[in-house]
Amino acid sequence: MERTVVLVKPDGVQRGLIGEIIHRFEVKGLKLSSLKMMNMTDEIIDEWYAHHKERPFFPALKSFMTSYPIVAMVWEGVEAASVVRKMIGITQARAAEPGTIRGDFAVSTQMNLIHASESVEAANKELSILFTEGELFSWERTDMPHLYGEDER
Ligand code: FUP
Repeated sequence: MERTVVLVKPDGVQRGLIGEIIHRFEVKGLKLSSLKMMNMTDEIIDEWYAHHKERPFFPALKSFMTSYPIVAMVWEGVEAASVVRKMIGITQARAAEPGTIRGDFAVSTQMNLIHASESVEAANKELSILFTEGELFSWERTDMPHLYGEDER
């Protein structure tokens, strides 16, 4: 099983969308391994978005991401990173497909509600930045036999 990191960004927390976002991943069949509310810091954002550091939008992105608390989660499932990326929709929320989280609830590129790891490698990096081993829970969803065929697990 793969693990992927999801953040409900400050706009999602402020707009009361934490529950809606969790609900979508839960009913999809993913398993929640960790969940916490926290404040992002300048240092975390520098590391998190290191690949965007030279981009013109970076100062505004950093200021936005540190403005209010976020909710950080870890979701687990077969190919969880790509499943979750599909469910959140493209970065430019106005153009995101209806049915995706950004497509259904957001109209902005900066305030696009949610972050999800871009790949398994990115998820591993993000896991190590935000979570300790003790914060990651290992448990069985009892509906597992009804979520995947035996050869898929
Ligand atoms: P995503 O992986 O979809 O979150 O998108 P990116 O990694 O490309 O961008 C990270 C965040 O930077 C976006 F969620 C919002 C912000 N951003 C802007 O504000 N303007 C841009 O033109 C591109 C990204």
